[in-house]
Amino acid sequence: MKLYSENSSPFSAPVRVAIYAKGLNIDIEPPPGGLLSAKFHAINSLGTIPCLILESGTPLPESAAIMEYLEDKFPAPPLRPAGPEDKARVRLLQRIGELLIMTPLVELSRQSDPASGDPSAAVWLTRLVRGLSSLQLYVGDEPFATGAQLTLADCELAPALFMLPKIAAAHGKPELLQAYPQIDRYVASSSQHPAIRQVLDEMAPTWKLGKYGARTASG
Ligand SMILES: N[C@@H](CCC(=O)N[C@@H](CS)C(=O)NCC(=O)O)C(=O)O
Repeated sequence: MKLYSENSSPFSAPVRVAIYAKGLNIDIEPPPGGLLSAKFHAINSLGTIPCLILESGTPLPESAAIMEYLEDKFPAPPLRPAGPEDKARVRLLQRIGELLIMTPLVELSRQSDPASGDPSAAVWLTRLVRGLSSLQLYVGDEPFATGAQLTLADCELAPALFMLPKIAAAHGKPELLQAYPQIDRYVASSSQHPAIRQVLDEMAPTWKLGKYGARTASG
């Protein structure tokens, strides 16, 4: 099995956290020919990373689908709790992480000149604030988003929140995370997990991020 991924790819980061947390023997490589190449599009018609190549050779794109597959295929150690309500909570926080935090951040980071007043920035910032306001109500005092154990929710949330301070600062909101003390505390506690730490260390150079997403001297 092989995962096409890049260290700079925000949507690939959650999948790599899950792979490292489960200790899976999956080769991780950049997309052949490069992300936008015809060669890679011939393998994955969506043209996106992450893309898992199954043992059968079938490509499986979309980070959420890949994480569900890995959880079903390699259930130990579990990254999904047992009961239906706990499972639903994890899935909800995954959705908030992907749709209301990661996606707005990626869209905001794509704006080459945040000072240009592009109206779509306001839309993405509003969505981001909605995601953070909701997440703040769910994260408690435990190390991970839904309790004492790492779950798929943390795989999704931790890389996004790592990127947040720098992207928010570029859009005039340097203290955005501090407005959500529970989330700020969660960022610090969840990043102690070795699998999360490994992925944040992989992301840091390309995003020019320091510890917990602080700006580096060159960032
Ligand atoms: N919803 C997708 C988003 C994947 C995505 O947009 N990945 C970026 C890299 S982080 C990409 O492949 N961009 C290239 C493109 O959209 O052509 C997922 O969760 O896997």
